[in-house]
Amino acid sequence: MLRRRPLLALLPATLAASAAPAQQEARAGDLAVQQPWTRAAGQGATGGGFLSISNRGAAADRLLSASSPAARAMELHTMVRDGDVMRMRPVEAIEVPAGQTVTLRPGGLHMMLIGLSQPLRVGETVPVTLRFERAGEVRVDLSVQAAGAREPAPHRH
Ligand SMILES: [Cu+2]
Repeated sequence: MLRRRPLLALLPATLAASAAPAQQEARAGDLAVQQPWTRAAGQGATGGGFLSISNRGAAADRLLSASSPAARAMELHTMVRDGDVMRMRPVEAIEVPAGQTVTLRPGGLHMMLIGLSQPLRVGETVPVTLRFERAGEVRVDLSVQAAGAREPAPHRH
C-alpha cells in the first residue's frame, strides 16, 4: 500500500512556493521595481529574469548585480547584433536614468539565472535580491510564466 508523503516534504527548500501573487511593486529610495517575472526552466538550466525599474528621483542609479538562492550565479546581460544574429553579452551594470523607466525584457536587457538549483515551475515565485548603487538592495519575487513567454502574463486570471 502506498503512503502519502507529508506535503511539506515536497516543498522546495529555497523557493517560496506561494501561488502566483498579484503584480507587485517593490520600492527602495527613489526606485520602484515592477512586474518581476521569469520563465519555466529545468534544474541546472539557465533562466532569464525580467522586470521594470522606475527611477522617480533626480539622480541616476545603476543596477550593479543580482542574486538568488535558486541560482548558482546571476549576471546582467544585454543583446548585441553580431552580423545577422543577436547575441547575449554581460554588462557591468544597467543604468537607470533619473525620471525614466528601464524595462528588462526578452530580446533586450535582462538578468540571467545560471545553474538553477531546482526546476522553475509555472505559478511559483523565485526570490531575487537586486543591488543598486544608490538605492541599495531591493527584494523581488519573479513570477514564473510559461516557457517561451514574451510578456509577464497580462491576462492572468
Ligand atoms: Cu543572457
